[in-house]
Amino acid sequence: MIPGKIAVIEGDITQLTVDAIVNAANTSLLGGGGVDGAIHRAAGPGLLAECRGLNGCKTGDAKITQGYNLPADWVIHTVGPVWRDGNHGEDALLASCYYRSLELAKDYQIRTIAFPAISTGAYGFPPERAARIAVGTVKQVLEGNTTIEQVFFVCFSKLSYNHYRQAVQEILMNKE
Ligand code: AR6
Repeated sequence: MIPGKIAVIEGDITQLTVDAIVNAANTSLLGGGGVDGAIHRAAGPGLLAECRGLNGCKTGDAKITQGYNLPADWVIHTVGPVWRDGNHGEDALLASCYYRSLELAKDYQIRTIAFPAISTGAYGFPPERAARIAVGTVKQVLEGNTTIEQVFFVCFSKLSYNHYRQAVQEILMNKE
């Protein structure tokens, strides 16, 4: 049952003991603000050193590193789209972040993974729309061949939490 594999929680993603946490990075993969800054601070300098060797990452793609001082074993760095007006491929690029992250998770036999609300901070993606894309894309992947047993959507505010709860209701429970 897919609904049991998806959990929405409010909290700080850097604190989670899961196989992998996902970072909302930028194309340089060399750190920044928001959740990216928090992950680099909590992981320590080893993370940045490994990221330097990755040669960046394209928007919509993902790359994996170790978790260093984080409780998580792995960090999957993905680059969300910067929101412009919704007519520049933003939805598909955001969906691709979730797909590519979950593909990497499968390659590394990751069973538990936590996502932040990619692109909804500095990158300005409308958060309710982003939550529906996140939940819909993860649902599709979980319906296929995957190693994933549990996906956490980690929300940094009550408002974000409510957006995800609503998206889960609509998409997984088929309720308006
Ligand atoms: N745990 C969970 N979620 C968090 C945390 C945390 N510790 N901190 C922030 N968030 P953002 P973006 C939420 O701006 O929009 C960076 O500088 C936050 O409230 O981190 O994809 C990168 O280097 C929001 O809901 O990522 C890029 O340059 C969500 O995480 C750029 O920002 C995403 O906000 C990426 O922008």
